[in-house]
Amino acid sequence: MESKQTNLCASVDVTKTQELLELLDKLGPYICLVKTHIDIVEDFSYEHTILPLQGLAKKHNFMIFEDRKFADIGNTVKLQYKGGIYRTSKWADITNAHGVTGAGIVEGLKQAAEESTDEPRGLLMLAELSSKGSLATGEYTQKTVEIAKSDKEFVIGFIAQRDMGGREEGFDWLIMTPGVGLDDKGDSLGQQYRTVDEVMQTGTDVIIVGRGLFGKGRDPEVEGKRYRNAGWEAYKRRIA
Ligand code: S5P
Repeated sequence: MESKQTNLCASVDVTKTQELLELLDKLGPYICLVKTHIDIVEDFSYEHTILPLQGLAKKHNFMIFEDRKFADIGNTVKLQYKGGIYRTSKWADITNAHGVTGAGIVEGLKQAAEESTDEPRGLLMLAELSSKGSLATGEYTQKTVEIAKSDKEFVIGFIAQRDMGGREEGFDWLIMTPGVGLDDKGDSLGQQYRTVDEVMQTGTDVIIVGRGLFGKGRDPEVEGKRYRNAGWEAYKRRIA
């Protein structure tokens, strides 16, 4: 973030490997992180999807976040994270999990990471969601924060809409926030957008932007620059 002066995470929900890679080559200079949903890529293969993705991450110096939203018991998520077709723990620097099943999910994912790679891996807990009618509020959010405290090393922060505190107890969590859009208020399926300034004022560190960058009629290079500048300026204002 510091070296590239950007707190923009690109969320690239596209279904073809080539589209994914082309988009990321354009957005690469403006982002610190890419967020993938690898299970929507129709022609996925480790060799043709992941290896070139890692090449782009190296070329443009960004990290990779697989938005897997794990939500099962520890033993199952352990198998899901390191195994199957995707072998996510091998290539994704960051992944995320719901707190719904309790703290065992953190331990299960951590074990999978430790058993499958020597690279550092980080977990974000989903404390809040951007969509209309989300059940992740109030006590649920608070309990998810408590789960995050169970592992100070592996849990690096939250997917949330605002700051989650913790500093007085020695936690310095990253807050990454989706549901960010400068032109639209939402979509027809319950997504809700707030502006970059709005989310930055409520404590976000990293803005996650998807269709705002590459949706219909949008030029990813123009929008990449626009969101990067908006995000970094708002971030600097907040920390000043
Ligand atoms: O609360 C959330 C959490 C996530 S990770 N709301 C979200 O929208 N997301 C993800 O962010 C969602 O799965 C999608 O990949 C992205 C938002 O995409 P956009 O096109 O609406 O910006």
